Amino acid sequence: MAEQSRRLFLALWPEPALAERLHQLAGEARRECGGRIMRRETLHLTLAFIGAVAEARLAELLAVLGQIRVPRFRMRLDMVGYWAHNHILWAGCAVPPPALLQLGADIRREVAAIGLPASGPPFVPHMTLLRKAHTPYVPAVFEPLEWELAEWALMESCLAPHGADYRRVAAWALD
Ligand code: 3AM
Repeated sequence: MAEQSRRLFLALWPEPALAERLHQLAGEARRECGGRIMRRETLHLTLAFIGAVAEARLAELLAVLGQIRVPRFRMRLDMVGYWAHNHILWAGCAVPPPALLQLGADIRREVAAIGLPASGPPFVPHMTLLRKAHTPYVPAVFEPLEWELAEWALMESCLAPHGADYRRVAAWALD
């Protein structure tokens, strides 16, 4: 019988008020750029995508991730970016805070050390707002959104006909 596995990634999840603001921004952008809007409850910032992890390796993964120590930090979502190669429109920071980059790097180092390396391109912190957007988006008015981070989470992605559903597997407090 095939071994059970789960599709896992690490992420920062905004609280409902911030998710609502981002969702409004995504709605405004979609009127100009088209594409598919992310559902409000699925908006997140991916720290690292691991992919399929055998159930039997979950405890080891939790143990190495639990050793990571990064101070609490805040970030200011102050820009809307667009990647023409994959048509993703995203919100992010012109200058990402060093603690955020450190968290991404620490996670990547720890998961690689146990043979579960992150896949995908190098870490560029972003929150996907639209997929399949046709053009970049320049908001007429854009008040930066402040985000205070207190924890980060291990999430499971469950593919569904309407897009992925995400379930929280574990979370760790920032120091
Ligand atoms: O955070 P974003 O929206 O850029 O596209 C998926 C999403 O990215 C990405 O992981 C995030 C959480 O699902 N993703 C999905 N499959 C992937 C893969 N095989 C992947 N990233 C890298 N490699």
